[in-house]
Amino acid sequence: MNEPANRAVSVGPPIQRCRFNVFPLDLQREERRRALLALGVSEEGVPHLARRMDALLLHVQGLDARGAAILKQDMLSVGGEVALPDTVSRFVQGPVTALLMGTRRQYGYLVKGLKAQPYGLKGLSVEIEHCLQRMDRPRTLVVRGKNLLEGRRFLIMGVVNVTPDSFSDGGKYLDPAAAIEHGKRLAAEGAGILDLGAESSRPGSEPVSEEEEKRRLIPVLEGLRRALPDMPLSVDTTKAAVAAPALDAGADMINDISGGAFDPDLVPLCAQRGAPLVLMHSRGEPKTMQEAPSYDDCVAEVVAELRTRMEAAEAAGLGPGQIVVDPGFGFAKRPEDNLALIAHLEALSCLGYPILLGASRKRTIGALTGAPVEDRLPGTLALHTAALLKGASILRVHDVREHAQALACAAAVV
Ligand code: HH2
Repeated sequence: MNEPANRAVSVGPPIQRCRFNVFPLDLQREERRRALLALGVSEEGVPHLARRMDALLLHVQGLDARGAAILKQDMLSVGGEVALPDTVSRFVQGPVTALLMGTRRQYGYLVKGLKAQPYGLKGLSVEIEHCLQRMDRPRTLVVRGKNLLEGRRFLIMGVVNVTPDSFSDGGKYLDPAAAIEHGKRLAAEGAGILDLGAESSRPGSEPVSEEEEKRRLIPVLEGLRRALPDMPLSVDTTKAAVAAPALDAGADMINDISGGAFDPDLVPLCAQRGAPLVLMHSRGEPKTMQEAPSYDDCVAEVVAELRTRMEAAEAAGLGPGQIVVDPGFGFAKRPEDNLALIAHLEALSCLGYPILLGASRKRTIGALTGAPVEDRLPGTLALHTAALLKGASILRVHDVREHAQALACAAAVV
């Protein structure tokens, strides 16, 4: 994909790629815990029983065919199961993808046994342990010493676009006073974070210079900081040269649609300033990203690529409370890819960080329903509700009031 000369694109520091791609495909733990409590099992008894009942599917890519056959034997011996392609029983060599089925307890026995096995299975045991540990880690996003997700099932991130060309509200809030009023309204309607963007990333958009981005952004940021001293403010930028003055002007966190790929200085800047960072998945540039997006297995590839970005952020010093992951709905993806990512959003839980999703008013809703951009609120609410039920903690939205009601009801169900 061609990169415009004025955007510094980097792949970041060299990263030790993991050999296996392990992620969960099914999360029913909460339902099981609730069923046990409803049955009258004591609070102390629930974790013990839930662990035994907690059937979990793990998707594992990168197995050697011989290793896959051993893995199946080991998993059967602890009472679990492994689904393998027929090629393994026909002794066809080559990389194998498997589906593992077992309870937490069975996975516990499996990883112990795998440590003594050949064909890379020792490494797989470490990957499975990491995946299970990260799934269980509490989700946190810490701003000024406070975990914004504490005691909450979801957080609404309200969008304030200070741009002439954003796909749904371009030009509406280019005047700083209008943008500040809009931000105040979103806060009053129930936003838990405001996300300020001064460069559109819609498909086909042209990049803007650092100077222009700062010229649009900083007055609005300063105005909102004064008007709403306690409101967490995020800045949607890919550039360290914009993020640094934004953090000086009162921004609390950075939202990077390139996941740290466009500017090698952005992740280290956030680490140095202790600013939380949203790592979003995308491929290529907004200008060209929708020309021919293509995946063999979108969910698996997005998990693996986000993991690479996450490992780079961790290597730079960011960690729990400071990283949020986002599959990048509408970024270098076809409608079917976007839908698969919501359907299997729980796969991202292996990364161990809160999941953000932003489907608000996007093209996939138009592709599904024929609705024009100004009439996509019902579709947005449906997709964000589905995302919440699949494990998203933060929803990035234009219409806060409607989401506050819809998501409160959806969250009450779970
Ligand atoms: N989507 C947009 C912009 N920033 N950031 C994250 N983390 N996730 C998203 O899905 C996301 C994002 C695009 O929406 P919008 O800001 O309304 O449009 P534009 O980029 O045209 O300003």
